[in-house]
Amino acid sequence: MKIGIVCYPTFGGSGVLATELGLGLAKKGHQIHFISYKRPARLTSFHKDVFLHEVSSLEYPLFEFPPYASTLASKIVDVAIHEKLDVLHVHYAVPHAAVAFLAKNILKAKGVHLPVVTTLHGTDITLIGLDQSMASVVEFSINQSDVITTVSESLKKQTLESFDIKKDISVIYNFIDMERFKRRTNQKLKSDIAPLGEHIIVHTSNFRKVKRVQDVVQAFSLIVKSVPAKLLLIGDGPERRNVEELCRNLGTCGDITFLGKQDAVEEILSLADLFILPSENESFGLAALEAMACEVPVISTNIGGLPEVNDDGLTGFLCSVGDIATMASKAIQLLTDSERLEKFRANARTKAETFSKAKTLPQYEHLYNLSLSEVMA
Ligand code: GMT
Repeated sequence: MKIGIVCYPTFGGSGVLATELGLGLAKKGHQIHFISYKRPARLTSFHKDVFLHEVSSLEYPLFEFPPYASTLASKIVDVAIHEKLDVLHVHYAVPHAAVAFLAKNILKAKGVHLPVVTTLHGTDITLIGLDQSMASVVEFSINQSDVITTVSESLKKQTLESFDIKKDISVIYNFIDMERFKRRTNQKLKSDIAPLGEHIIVHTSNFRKVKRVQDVVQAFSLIVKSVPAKLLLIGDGPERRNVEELCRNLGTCGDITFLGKQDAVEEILSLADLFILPSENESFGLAALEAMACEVPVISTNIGGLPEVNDDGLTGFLCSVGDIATMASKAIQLLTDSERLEKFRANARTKAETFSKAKTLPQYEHLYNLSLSEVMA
């Protein structure tokens, strides 16, 4: 099948998921055409059946905002015609579902059918899409998609509660490459980071407000009072400066390392004893799944799709949003009980296996086929 994939190129979960999906499908013999405004962060290896079509930014003194939706729609039309796409899969509804609707109708006028699959990822529904400035466009364009998917049951529920959706929504969970994300011991690196055998705690995110990275630092400052530990923060984003300032104020800078954006996340996760994800909103929590696949138990909040990923008392612990004291005490409990920690690590890997790439790709292929047959009908 020739599949067009529209995604954001950033380190955000939707772009990561879309890229891994495309690469996985290419390995299965499909031809993948990524359409994005930059090379997606995870698109680092060459594959003969993977192509990237960059959407250019059109600048003109009249425009306060570059017309991204129009240039993207034109690019989709161009790629669909010249590469003879069978199906278009757009990730993140804003504005991709609306742009797909526009492109589909331009193509229709030219006698070309292009079924559209829309995957809703999270903030496109729970935050941005809900904003009154765009809710009606989001609702309309989701309904115009031939197939709609969400990345968790929780996001499906929230979508149905927030919008009047007239079509079925299929839940296809985020997935993970269990071969890539597996624990690889690197004793040298571990002792470089934790020379006195301190525990290593990791957090990964795009440092947006919704991730509450400050809570990681606050919880860490309580943890180090009882347990020698180091904190590695992976990622970058708008809140980083504030988080750095908090470390300085708490006097914990010596034990915290800001690693910035990283490609080989699995190498760092392989060093970790614990992962903390204190988000106030999380439709799934792909970062938690990546940690779990590397045998790292997770302390997360109990919101959104996180309880579908992190089993409380088995693979980690679920805490209320902002409950830093409980996050810290659960972390201390686990880090000071090596037998329990070992069990949680094994459980985390076992749970991650239920979200394997091998199980998930056929679910998308099935929906692509379904969208094709609906168009044919
Ligand atoms: O985490 C983010 O803010 C990025 C966002 C995105 O769409 O790029 O991530 C969302 O999609 C991920 C992949 O499906 C999910 O694992 C994340 O839970 C979800 N983030 C939120 O709901 C906040």
